[in-house]
Amino acid sequence: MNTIVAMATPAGNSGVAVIRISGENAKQILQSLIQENLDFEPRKMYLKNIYLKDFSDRCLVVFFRAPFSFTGEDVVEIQSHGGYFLAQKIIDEIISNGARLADRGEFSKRAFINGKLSLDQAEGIIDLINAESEMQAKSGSTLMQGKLKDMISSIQDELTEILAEIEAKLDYPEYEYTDKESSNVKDRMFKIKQQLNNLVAESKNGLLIKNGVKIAIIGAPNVGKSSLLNALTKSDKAIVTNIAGTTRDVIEAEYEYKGIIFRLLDTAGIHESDDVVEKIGIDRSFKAIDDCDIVLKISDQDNICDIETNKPHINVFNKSDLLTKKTDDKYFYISAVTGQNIDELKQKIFDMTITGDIKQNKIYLTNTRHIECVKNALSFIDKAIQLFDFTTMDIISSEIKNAWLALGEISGVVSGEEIIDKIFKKFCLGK
Ligand SMILES: Nc1nc2c(ncn2[C@@H]2O[C@H](COP(=O)(O)OP(=O)(O)OP(=O)(O)O)[C@@H](O)[C@H]2O)c(=O)[nH]1
Ligand SMILES: [Mg+2]
Repeated sequence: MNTIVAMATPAGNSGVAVIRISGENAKQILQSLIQENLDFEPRKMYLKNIYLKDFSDRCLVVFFRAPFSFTGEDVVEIQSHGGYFLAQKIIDEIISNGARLADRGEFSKRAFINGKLSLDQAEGIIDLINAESEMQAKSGSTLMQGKLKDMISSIQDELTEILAEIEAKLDYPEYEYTDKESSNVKDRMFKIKQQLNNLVAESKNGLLIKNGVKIAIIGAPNVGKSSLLNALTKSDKAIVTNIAGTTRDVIEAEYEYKGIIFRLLDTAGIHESDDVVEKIGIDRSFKAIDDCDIVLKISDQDNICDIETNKPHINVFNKSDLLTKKTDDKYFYISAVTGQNIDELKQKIFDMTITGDIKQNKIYLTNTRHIECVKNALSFIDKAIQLFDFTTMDIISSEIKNAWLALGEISGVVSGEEIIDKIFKKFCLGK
């Protein structure tokens, strides 16, 4: 495979920039940059001058010998001084020595092709790079470390054993299963079904960890929806005035609570309106309700929110600082201005959206591709269990094989070229 090069750090001025080269000419290219025929000791940093046409830079360079590198190929990393112009000059020099610019995610794709990473581990790296919250980083790191892959492989191993047992009997068509043997195989398949079912059921939490919890704040004009967005995010992102109809478009802002990202949608006050612009805003308020995981229905002493929704919701009563008594148990009383009960509201939203314990080291499916693979495997296992007493073992065996293959797509042992390309395109350059 040809030798590729890219910046591994973002373009711009910085103390240090990291440039990566991978492929069989990596070392030779480095030798020509430093104008020295040095036989680099792997994994050792060297301080060297890199010569460009009219000037040079003093850089730290390191060589990793295949297969002991991220990509599994010969890799060189150059730490030059930061700066877009300088790093670009070094890359140009590397290209003129025979390398080509890497595509997005090409280093990781090579790592996958060379067996250094499974697909789900690579996806974990993307999640870790893109993480905005503690839980997102943790779940990315769990994937990257191969914990999902290990768990899925142990389910595949169990399927292989069941298959081996069935196949052994297939060689002797006259062999009849005793009741005990058949219930044992069925039990084992049932346990796998339960395991996969749990994974799918808990993926709801996984997706909330990955995508964040979407909250729509709705109510009549002037009840304090934008003030609440500002109070929850400790910001002044939304404009607040005492003029009804201040917010016209959906305003988005987010906060982190207990490691989870909560994404707020502050909306235009819902009421009868003839104003063309306001009507569009109100349509968007209803769309925000459709898009969200939970709705905050905001009321105040002048306007009770009675908008119907089948989404989980909290009846929030704002401006409680203006009330003398709070009587109705139906409402969660807050004050966006004094901050009263704002932290308690965060806890209530958390309790209503994140079900069960979010355990720190638990493996959740956070990726819709993985969830689809597990669902597919589940449907094959289900079929095998249902048909077990009514059909021939070769049919059961083929359902189990299909389940095995569906699970194999998670780690990429059996993934098609198209899926692989799609995954690595999500990477940044130089990764
Ligand atoms: N006393 C008191 N006033 C509040 C509270 N929350 C908001 N207000 C006031 O209520 C008025 C309206 O607040 P906004 O946050 O703009 O209300 P809104 O629901 O976003 O209004 P629209 O965007 O017009 O739909 C402002 O004058 C706020 O200062 C509160 O908890 N207590
Ligand atoms: Mg507003």
